[in-house]
Amino acid sequence: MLIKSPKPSALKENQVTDEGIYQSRRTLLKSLGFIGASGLLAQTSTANAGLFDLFKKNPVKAFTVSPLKYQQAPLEISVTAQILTPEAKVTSHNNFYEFGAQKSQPAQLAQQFKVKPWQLTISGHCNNPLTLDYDDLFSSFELEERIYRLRCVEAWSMVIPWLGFSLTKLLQKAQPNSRAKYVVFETLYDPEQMPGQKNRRLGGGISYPYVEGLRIDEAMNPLTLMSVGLYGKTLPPQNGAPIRLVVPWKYGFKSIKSIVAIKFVEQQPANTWNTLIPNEYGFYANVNPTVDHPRWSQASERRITSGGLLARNRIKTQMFNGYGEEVAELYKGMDLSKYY
Ligand SMILES: Nc1nc2c(c(=O)[nH]1)N[C@H]1C(S)=C(S)[C@@H](COP(=O)(O)O)O[C@H]1N2
Ligand SMILES: [Mo]
Repeated sequence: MLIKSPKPSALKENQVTDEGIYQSRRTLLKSLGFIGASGLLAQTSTANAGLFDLFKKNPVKAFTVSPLKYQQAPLEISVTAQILTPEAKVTSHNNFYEFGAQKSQPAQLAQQFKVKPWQLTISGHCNNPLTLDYDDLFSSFELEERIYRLRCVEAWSMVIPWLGFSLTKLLQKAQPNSRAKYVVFETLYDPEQMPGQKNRRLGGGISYPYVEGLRIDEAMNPLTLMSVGLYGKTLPPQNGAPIRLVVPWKYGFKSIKSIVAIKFVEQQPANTWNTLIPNEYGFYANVNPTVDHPRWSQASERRITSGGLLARNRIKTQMFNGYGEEVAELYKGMDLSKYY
């Protein structure tokens, strides 16, 4: 009998969580209308009254071993046996320089961030420019849960259950024309709400608004996600509420947060980190263990788990963050050390 095996990059929910939790979570998601149709998300702000209390009651096991077995060498982790990063870590260890350049600052300084009303405009070289308001973000497209690895260029990583829809569905609605070669994304500019935009030091020296870009075929790849939630709730402000991009095969800085504008353009656009330090951060930013950052190795990464000091969490970095089967084709014939 021929058994179709899933693509190695696909993280199935029953492979990242314990089977019992997975089943009861599925039932819960189904009863709330999540699976099969887009349901309303539990609001993050209502003190943890979300779907994923289950995860809190049944925390996923940390990656720990006995001290004797502890070793520094990076582990080869099977991509099908990965562990979700605990929600508390996902929402407290952030990069969102608009709210401060230290990992703990966004969770503290973004709590009053207003996401409603919100407007996301899609414009540029397309036949049907459009604007989505806050409610449209959650109701225009069927929401799916996608469990993706997120690999920051700083050599740490997480595994996160996102909620969202493929960017391509939104782009198709706008009907890009033949001049649309790249897609530009822009974060909200609001120094009154975002202290890092007001204070250059707090904001890490970046010129705001934060901008990012993708080639049109990268943007149209089905893996490219517009996320409106994580762990079954709307996004917390520190993770990019109300809507952010998630490009799982690229370094985390491509996954721009709190997006207000998407534009189809002809020329390769500037992106924030490339503008700031061009020899360290490129436009493509594909995860690549063979191309080091000028100041550190990219061959391995620290997987953020709930583990303590002995957590055996240094793992080898995978080409395209393990999503090569879906995306390697996009870069055929390109010198990836030149287009880093
Ligand atoms: N607007 C904006 N988007 C951003 C950033 C930022 O500073 N500003 N940081 C990026 C970086 S470097 C990473 S690793 C991810 C982190 O996402 P997370 O905090 O949800 O894990 O967001 C990316 N998106
Ligand atoms: Mo990052």
